[in-house]
Amino acid sequence: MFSRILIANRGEIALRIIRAARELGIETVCVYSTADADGPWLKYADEAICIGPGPATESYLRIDRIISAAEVANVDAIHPGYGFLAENAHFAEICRDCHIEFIGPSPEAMAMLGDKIACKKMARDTKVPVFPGSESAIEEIEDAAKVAAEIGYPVIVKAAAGGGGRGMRIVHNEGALRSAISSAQQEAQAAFGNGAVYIEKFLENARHVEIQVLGDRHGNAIHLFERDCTTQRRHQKLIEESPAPGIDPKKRDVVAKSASDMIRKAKYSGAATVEFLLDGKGDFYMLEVNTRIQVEHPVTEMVTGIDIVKEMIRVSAGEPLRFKQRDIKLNGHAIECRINAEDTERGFMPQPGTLTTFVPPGGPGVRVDTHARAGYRIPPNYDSMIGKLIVHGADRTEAIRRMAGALDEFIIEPIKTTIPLQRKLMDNPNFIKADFDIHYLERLLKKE
Ligand code: MV4
Repeated sequence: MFSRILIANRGEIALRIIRAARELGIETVCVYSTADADGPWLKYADEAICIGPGPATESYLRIDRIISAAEVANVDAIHPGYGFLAENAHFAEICRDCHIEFIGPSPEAMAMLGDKIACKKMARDTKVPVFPGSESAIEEIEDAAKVAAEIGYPVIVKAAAGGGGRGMRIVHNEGALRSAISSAQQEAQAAFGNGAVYIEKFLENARHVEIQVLGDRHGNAIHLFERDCTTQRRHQKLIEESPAPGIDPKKRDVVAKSASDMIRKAKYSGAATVEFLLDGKGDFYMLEVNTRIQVEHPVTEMVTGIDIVKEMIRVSAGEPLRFKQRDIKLNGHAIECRINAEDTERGFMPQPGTLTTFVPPGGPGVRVDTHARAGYRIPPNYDSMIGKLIVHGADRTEAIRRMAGALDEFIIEPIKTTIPLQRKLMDNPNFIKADFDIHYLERLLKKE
């Protein structure tokens, strides 16, 4: 096992990784920017090294500075958390060149799954359901028009290197196809240095369901069931839950098993998430694979009892997974609210500033993952998530009531947060019935 790891991240996930490492008897080294010099999580690390000024491009995204800190601190491994360098295959490769373990997949597996055309091919080969569409990058507009005519409009043009909604175009007829493809290619080339695009059938009114998977370096892979992340705005998730409400458990088991087959075939080690859209008939279609620990991993931990962060550290130290698929049992229902320092009545405007009051909720089945405290100053440089409130209940009804009570107990002053909106959603009939799709929150916000 490692004796010392570096955490190339900040905030709640840095603290989450410190806690996991501590339980494994591993020392932690945090790198931080000057904007985070009084970050509360740094006090819990064994060592903290400043790597530059506030802008992430000058600190948390600087591979050279992070590697220098890792060498100086003499760590065995680096945990990238989420965001920043977590899905940068070049960073994973540099870590390998420097004989520092990257706590995540190999650069090869990361690069392959990060290319959505290659990822879709791997999915087809392992019977993971995907949308019909082009099976390689579009070379000639005539070929794309032929595929689009076969699958029928509307189609969506996506960048192979894109993700999280960047560089997509919805096309309703052949007349609009040519310019959508060439503008998507140009945008993708400029944004990702890779102009490859593909098309697939566009699905409206879907739900977003994702499967958590774990792989090790001995050829084992398992899934930890699914999460529903349908409640989102502009690709920012606000509420996640596990299990996904109202899905056919037989269909879910088949898809989840195919997702673990896929990452096993990709020789993937670490934690990954296979994202799907779910249509009105309950059929799944894979979108992409995220090769990092995700913000919403706690809901899966609450319903499976597995510490995903500890497991990812263990497998990158070469240990085999400690569970077989048959050991993984779903227990109850978990919901997470991402608590963002944002004014939901003013376009979700970020609210940096100092917290005078910070009173988190408690009681049975309540978990708060946060680095925030009274007196903490939220810097303006990073995303506005200041914590996550996770509840576990015997069933979805109990979890919703528990979340409503916990949101009522949570006091954060003087800045505005997403809590009042999330509290309202716990009383919303559509949320309660899980009668929702990826656009329902934006529709709801428009009405008000
Ligand atoms: C789609 C889609 C409909 N049909 N693909 C958006 C983010 C990226 N991961 C893929 N996305 C979508 N791909 C097909 N074939 C609709 C979306 C989409 C979406 C997906 C998940 C969660 C929220 C979303 C919001 C708008 C569009």
